[in-house]
Amino acid sequence: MPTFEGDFSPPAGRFAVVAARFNAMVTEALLAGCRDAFVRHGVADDRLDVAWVPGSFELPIVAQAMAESGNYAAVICLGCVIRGETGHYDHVAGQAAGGLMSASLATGVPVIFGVLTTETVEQALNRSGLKAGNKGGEAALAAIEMVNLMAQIRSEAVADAKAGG
Ligand code: INI
Repeated sequence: MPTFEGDFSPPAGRFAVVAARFNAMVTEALLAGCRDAFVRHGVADDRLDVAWVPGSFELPIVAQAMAESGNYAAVICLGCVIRGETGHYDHVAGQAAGGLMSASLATGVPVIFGVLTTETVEQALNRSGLKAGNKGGEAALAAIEMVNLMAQIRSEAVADAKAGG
């Protein structure tokens, strides 16, 4: 039974990171965690391009533009939406998630959802480098796994087609 699974070996190519400035103290920590995880998995800093957007609501349009450029193996999106701070939490968080999924499906490029959606500032801080890890680092690992998985699936499909299968 053929089984496909992405590993964490260093993938080829460049990576785009789109980060939201809203709740910058948290998103800067997510970016630091993301860069650190990439470097420790063999993707040097000079293979990362970073774009800043005002808030998480703006992540999808820039993620899609970067994915469409053909320059990137994956696009990692970092943001932080805190329910306590906004009545439009559901709109911002929901539209960011839906928009990023659309961008990924429309382009065929993995777009990674590294957006914290929390009830409180404390939860956000805990997930950006304190007690509960760093979601930016997890997003980098998800990107590497997805790039390696998609490469496997695409090369397998080509092999099948050549074999007439
Ligand atoms: N953007 C965030 O990334 N996180 C938030 O918690 C947030 N709040 O609280 O409103 C937020 N709002 C800004 C939004 O993403 C857009 O930048 C803004 O509405 C302009 O389109």
